[in-house]
Formats: sequence, C-alpha cells, structure tokens
Amino acid sequence: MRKPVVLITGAGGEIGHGLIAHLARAGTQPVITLDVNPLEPALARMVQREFTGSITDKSLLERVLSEFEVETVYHLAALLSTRSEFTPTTAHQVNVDGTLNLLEFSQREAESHGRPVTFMYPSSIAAYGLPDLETKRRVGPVKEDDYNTPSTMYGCNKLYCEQLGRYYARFYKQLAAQPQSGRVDFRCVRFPGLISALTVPSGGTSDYAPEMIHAAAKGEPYACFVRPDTRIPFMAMPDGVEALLALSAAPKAALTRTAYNLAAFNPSAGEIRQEVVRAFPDADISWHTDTKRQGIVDSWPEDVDDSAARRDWGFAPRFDFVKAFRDYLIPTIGSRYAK
Ligand code: AKB
Repeated sequence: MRKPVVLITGAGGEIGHGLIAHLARAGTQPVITLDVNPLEPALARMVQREFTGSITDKSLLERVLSEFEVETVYHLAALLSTRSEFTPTTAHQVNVDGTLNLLEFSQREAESHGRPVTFMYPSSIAAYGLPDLETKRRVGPVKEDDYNTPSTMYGCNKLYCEQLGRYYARFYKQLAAQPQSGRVDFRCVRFPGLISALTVPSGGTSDYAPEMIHAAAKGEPYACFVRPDTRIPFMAMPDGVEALLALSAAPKAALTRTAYNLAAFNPSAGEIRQEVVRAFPDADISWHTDTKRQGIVDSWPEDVDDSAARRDWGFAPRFDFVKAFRDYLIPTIGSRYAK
C-alpha cells in the first residue's frame, strides 16, 4: 500500500529547514523530501524518506508516485534572482520546467488516490517590475495584479508559474469529455525577502539583509551591495513558514485568489544597518553599491498590499521589524555563532 505523505521539494533550502521542523513537531503526516543535495543529518532524521535528485528528472518523480500517496506538495525548489541572471536557461529549466513537472505529478497523484493535491507554491516580490525609482516611491503598497512586468528571469519564471498553477486548478484540459481541473488545489504566496536566524541564503538579491546580520554576528566585515536608502519588504522566516501552513490549511471556499501578497516590515538598508549595529556594536558594515544588483532591487516594490491574505485566510505576521530583531534574529543568531 502506498502511504499518504507531504512532499517538500528543495527541502534543504532556507524555507525547508523551518517547514520540516514544524511538520515533524506537528506529527500529523509523514514528510518525504526531494533535493539535489542530501539533507543535513539533523533534518534527514525528521523525514520519512529522502530522495536526492532533480525536479527535472521525471523518472525520479515516477518513483515517488509509485511509492507514495502525496496529498500536499510544498514546491520550494528554485534558482533565485541573482543566480538566475547568470544562467537564464538553467533557471528556466529548474524554475519553470521543474514546476510544470511537479504540477503534472500532482495531477496524476490526485487522479490515482482520488483526492485533490494541495500544491503550495512560494512566489516572490520579484514577480513585480516597477519602471523607475520615482514610481516605486510614489505608488506605495502594490496590489497583486499591478506592475506584473518583472525585469528578471526569476521574476518572469515565478509569475508564469503562478499562472500555470491557476490553469491546473481551474482550467486543466478544459476541452476534455470529463472535467479534469480542480485536482491540483494550487495556492501561492508572494514572499518578500525572507530573513532566517538559522541559515544564510545564496543566489538571491534580497540577500543583503540576512548577509549583513549574519556577518555582524560572526564578527566579519560586510560591504552592502545596495544603497542605504534601498527599501523592499522583508519577513522573519517563522512568519514565512506559518503563512505557508496557514494558507495550506485554509478552507478552499474562503480563497478568492490563487496568489497572495504577504507583508511584514519594510526597512531601508540603512535602517537594517542601524538595528544590526545596536545589537552588535563592533559590526563593520560599509556600503559598496553594485549598480546592476541595485537595479534589480529598485524594480521591486517598497511595500505590498496584503489585505487579501489577511481577509481570506487570516494572515497576521507575529514579527514587525523591531520584534524580528530583538525577539528572533539577535537571540538565535547570537547563540548560533557563540558555539
Ligand atoms: C531573491 O532575492 O531572489 C529572493 C526573492 C526576493 O524572492 N530572496
């Protein structure tokens, strides 16, 4: 008999760490994972089965299908925005072709076990593309359907996959004799930059915030690659994980969209530096603007309107800027590097 499970792709990444720990603690359903790299031993101990390989490998997905009844997918695997600009076709293969494979996998899982598969997809503020700084500063919190003109490969990939998910959920094979849509229950959040106390991101363009904090905690100098006045939304990782879990548990009838903005706080890079220096007075943080990466961050909104997420499924982040630093980041990071 195949066993009902939750599948997490890209499980060894930043979100995967928090999500696996949370699901393992809750113990409601066993977790299986798929990642190109083996999981750290501590994470591996929390999951029922670990598959090492790529989401572009359809034969590997066939194996998963043959052994497990997947009821929920957290599809976290992706190449982030900076990395994707260096290898755009690889980014497309992983971010788009890989997502299409997982959507098709979920459709077939649902067909075989007879229940919808909840498909959780983290999209990003990279799905937006503001034309210039003047507009970015003028428009304030951006709504989901505005400024959907990303300037990065990653942003284009995320926006398109949001649409693919909506297609699978609502219109899949709409001309077939028997209706086939609705088997994939696609649900997506557009994450701001995420800041974790436990892991340092790699390959993103919002990475300056977590890099600055982790460098200061380790006592290493850090040259920030964006201007001090740069402002985009951020969120503490526990709130990101909670949001995924809350949206996946929400009654379907309450959801009015497939993709939701999430906001928590939106400090400038200069304000982040100030807070870091308050916690680590010896921090050595300088400014060394990379004009090309700055251009990417300048195309992302200063703030997003998350009223739909708050209204439809009760999104309510616990951490504002000050609380994120004082109650989560600083205590956890401090003890991590003190070891
Ligand atoms: C990135 O910088 O690419 C990501 C994102 C904002 O989605 N952190």
